[in-house]
Amino acid sequence: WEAASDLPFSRARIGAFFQERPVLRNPFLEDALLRGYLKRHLPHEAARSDLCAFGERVANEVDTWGRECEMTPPQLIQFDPWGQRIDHIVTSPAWKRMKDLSAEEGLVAIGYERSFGEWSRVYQMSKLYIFSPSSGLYTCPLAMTDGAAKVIQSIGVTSPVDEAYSRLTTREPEWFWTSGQWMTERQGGSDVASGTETVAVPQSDGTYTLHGFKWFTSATDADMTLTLARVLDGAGATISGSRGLSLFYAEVSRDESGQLRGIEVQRLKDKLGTRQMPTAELLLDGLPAHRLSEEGRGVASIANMLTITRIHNSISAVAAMRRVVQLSRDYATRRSAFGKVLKDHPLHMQTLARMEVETRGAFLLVMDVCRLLGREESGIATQLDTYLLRLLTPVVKLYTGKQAVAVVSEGLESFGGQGYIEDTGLPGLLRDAQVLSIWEGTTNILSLDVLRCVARSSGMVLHAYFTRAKSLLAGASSVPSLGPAVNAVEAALSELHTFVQVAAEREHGYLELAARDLAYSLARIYAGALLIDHACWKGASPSDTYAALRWCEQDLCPVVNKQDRGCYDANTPSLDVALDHL
Ligand code: UCC
Ligand code: FAD
Repeated sequence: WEAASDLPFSRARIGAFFQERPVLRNPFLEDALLRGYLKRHLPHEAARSDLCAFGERVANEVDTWGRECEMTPPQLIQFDPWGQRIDHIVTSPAWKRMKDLSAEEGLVAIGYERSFGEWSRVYQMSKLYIFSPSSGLYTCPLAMTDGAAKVIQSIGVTSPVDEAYSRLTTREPEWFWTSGQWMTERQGGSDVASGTETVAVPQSDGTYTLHGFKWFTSATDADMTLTLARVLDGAGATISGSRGLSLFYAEVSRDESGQLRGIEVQRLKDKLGTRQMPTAELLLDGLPAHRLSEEGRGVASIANMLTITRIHNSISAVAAMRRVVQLSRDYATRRSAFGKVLKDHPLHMQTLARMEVETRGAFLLVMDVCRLLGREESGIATQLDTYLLRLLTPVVKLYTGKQAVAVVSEGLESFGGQGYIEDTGLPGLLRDAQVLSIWEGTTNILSLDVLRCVARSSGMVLHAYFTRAKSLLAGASSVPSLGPAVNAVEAALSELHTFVQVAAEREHGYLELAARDLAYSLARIYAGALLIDHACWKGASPSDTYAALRWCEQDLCPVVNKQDRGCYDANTPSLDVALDHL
């Protein structure tokens, strides 16, 4: 050796090898399915070039802000140095930049401008899909903002919410407002009807003051909120249950002394993920508010918000999956093991391919719901579309929420130990995915929602489902290579059809036990049909066919297989309870 510096490990005793990091490229250009889907359904150059430019901005600029939001989580300053309450939620500069960016890019506005008619929601959600994993969770306030705008639009854009509507849907950063959605109280987030204790005290001018405690309020730096409360009657009584709940609009404002009007921020939640965003417990202590719904119609009136936020949730879920697949694929070209790069290890690439197939199925599911929403909002939805939108919204939210955790977790493993290291930014993807199945309705609550909407429509939503799923298979007869996938979906549809006919005669307890598996079956079969339909499109690629075939190899109809094994029989609840007994 000529010099000490030539010796291996001489420089810093850490070796000369440094692994290249995975690189985030333009998420629009990198996404073959997104581009194919839009080419097929929204072939407007203006939309394409906007998404492409935004993708460039996300990769080169916004992603860094997202990391900043994670590194600089919000803080609560409750008191000033002199002991006065101030309740300031201090957010990072990057979080504030996300707000301006969201307005400028029209991330809510696009849904209301409707420049692309019935495809405007698909366009808006495509943009959010590109944005979401780099947004530092700013997609959370945007979801609620979009949901609030939708509620106001459905109730009527009149005083006192006309200005709010204009602010929620503007592209002007200085005018832009975000909204909260305060539904959850200590006693229950799922069972809102029993859990809501907040009361609304009527004022002489027709307004109300709200008094109660909201246990989870996300993105609490919002400018306004929609919330639920029970109107106090002249005798000081309220009506219990769902029929006692009304919907209220409240602005989050400060008085002349700088104190929040009618709100005390009790504390910020210490969370597993979503740390970029403040989630607070709030004491409502005389919050001025306006009633937006008829008395007792609170849940039904906020349901429009739930539809929108659940669709946003599903977009974030599939976006997280897509992001981890993109990074994993990139890393597989940079990392070597056993003498070759990971992409040359077939087993590794099989793992990534399975993640890709999951992501594709999820993507088409969510986009189909966005398509239906767009049709409804453009006034061209058929009765079948309306039924489908109602049925598929909870199905897609619950299914993609679970998929996101599984796919992102698998994705982290594809980076080996680095996937577990905080400052790679990768663990945050998993922590943030975990919430997607909890908020906006847990998996079980949404499964029960599916049962309820089937029952309330006297089965018409299922009729719409079967009709549409079958129509998606119509073009496949001319594509023989799709045969096994088509056979699998047809067989699953037929099994499911028999199941729902028989199950309709069974007692409620039976259906309740089957609810989650039923929802999964609805999701898997429908995604299979969508993948087949997409693969039949004349612009489709061989990968589209391959993805459809792979998707349809799984158990498409778990509810029937579990039924056959007696999983919903009358004795199972007691056996489930007894499982941990000695
Ligand atoms: O978690 C939250 C915010 C998190 C941050 C935002 C993230 C967004 C994504 C961001 C991605 C990064 S806010 C809290 C969310 N909370 C929930 O989702 C509550 C979960 N629980 C349920 O969904 C329950 O099923 C309830 C609360 C809706 C059940 O209440 P009720 O009163 O027992 O329900 P009913 O009796 O079934 O429904 C009352 C009325 C009925 O209308 P009418 O009276 O006309 O028959 C229902 O048809 O409400 C109607 N309704 C619906 N309509 C109930 N659910 C729906 C629905 N999903 N769609 C349409
Ligand atoms: P519970 O209702 O107590 O549920 C506990 C478990 O029981 C769940 O697994 C559930 O599926 C199951 N379960 C309940 N009932 C049934 C049943 N009938 N059959 C079968 N299983 C059942 N809420 C807001 O209103 N606004 C917000 O901004 C907001 N932000 C949030 C942010 C974060 C980070 C988190 C984690 C939550 C947030 N939430 C918010 C609250 C969230 O919506 C609720 O936590 C959620 O709806 C569940 O309610 P819960 O916590 O009361 O759980």
